[in-house]
Amino acid sequence: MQANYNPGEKVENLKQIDPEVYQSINDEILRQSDKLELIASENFVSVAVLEAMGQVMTNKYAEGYPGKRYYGGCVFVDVAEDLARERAKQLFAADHANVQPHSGSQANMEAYFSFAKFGDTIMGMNLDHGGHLTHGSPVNFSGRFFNIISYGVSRQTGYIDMNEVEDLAVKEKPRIIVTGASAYSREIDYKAFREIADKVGAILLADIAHPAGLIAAGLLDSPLPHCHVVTTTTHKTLRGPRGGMILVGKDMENDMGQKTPKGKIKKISQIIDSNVFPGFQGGPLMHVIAAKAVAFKEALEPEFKVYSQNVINNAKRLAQELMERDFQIVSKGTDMHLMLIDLRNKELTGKKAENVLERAGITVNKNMVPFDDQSPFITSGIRIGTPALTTRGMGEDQMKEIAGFINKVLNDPDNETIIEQVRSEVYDLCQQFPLYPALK
Ligand code: DSN
Repeated sequence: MQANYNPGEKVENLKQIDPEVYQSINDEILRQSDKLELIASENFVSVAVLEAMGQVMTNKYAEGYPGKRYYGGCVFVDVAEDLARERAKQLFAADHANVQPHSGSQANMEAYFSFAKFGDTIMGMNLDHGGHLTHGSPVNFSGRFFNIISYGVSRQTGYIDMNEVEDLAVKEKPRIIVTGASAYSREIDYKAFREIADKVGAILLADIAHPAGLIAAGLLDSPLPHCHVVTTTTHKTLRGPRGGMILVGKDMENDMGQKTPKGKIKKISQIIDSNVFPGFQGGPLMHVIAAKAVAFKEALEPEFKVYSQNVINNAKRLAQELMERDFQIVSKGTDMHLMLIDLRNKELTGKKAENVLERAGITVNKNMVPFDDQSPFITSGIRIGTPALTTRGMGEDQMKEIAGFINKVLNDPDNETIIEQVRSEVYDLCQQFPLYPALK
């Protein structure tokens, strides 16, 4: 490459400039298309979303917000960010949206520090019971910077124990109560959480990173009417680019303001915006924000509701088929896109199951299950979800077939002939549902 080159003067070809990276991307396209993607937090974005991510807005610094930037030349990135913000508000019926968080973890950090300071008490769901690292794990900023109180699920039912939530909240008086999870398959009663939050004077934050798309489609209850603040990622059920977002709950703007030293009232949206930038982030990723706008437009289409309903139907069917094959699903089913399989009756660890399924062409992740006796590196369970395969067009018949594959492999995990046979069947199934054919 020349020292002073003019990008775009001639069509530059990644294959020639960097064959190693080119090869890794190509291999990844093949991996995604030839294997069964059952990781609950993953999805396949549209080519329009990919296109919006791979463009020149990556070159632009735009610290600040539309119309109030710290750099010149922001007129066109302002258009993209305004579109993303307006569409997000429409999608979730929110009063305010901040689309700049680089990830769900950053969104949570920025939201927590909008309402709490170091050492304050935050109550969140135990990671082992389905919560997220940022809901208070001791190895995460949340557990290191705050005093964490954790709630979990009932041993008998696998559902969140609302009595425990209430008792803990009354006893510990948290500044923030976090609701939402990464490996919990049941609908959350946001209204009941709000009643508890009000009883103890806490801020209620819903982290909807996992079910965001299903909520946007109107298929699960929305936390927006009940929660002060809602955080999410944009790349799971919402099927957008990898990133985060913070929404302000309905009618919360006026209730929750904070007084500045000069006696002015700062609205909740202003507090959040200033914690995102300049509080925790510098330049926003404008190419990703443009892609978020595209994904939100897609999610506003009626087809997205059909897709989301299929995600849920597929997950329910897969859970049912697995239970019929003697797999123990935590809480005995699912209301959404994911489920957690407790493998203790199979005398198999999550680590081994993840490994052997991967060799058979089925991608899942090992996961702690409630009251697990294994470490997070081994675990007693796996988590599986249907958003990605539903995007490919797979339906309930395929879910039945996939339950059969999982059953065959996990009931005889050291049988190389079975692994090889299932890998070949998985490959054949994948070819019937082509993924990114134009990119290969
Ligand atoms: N790591 C994500 C998940 O897989 O659920 C959550 O951030």
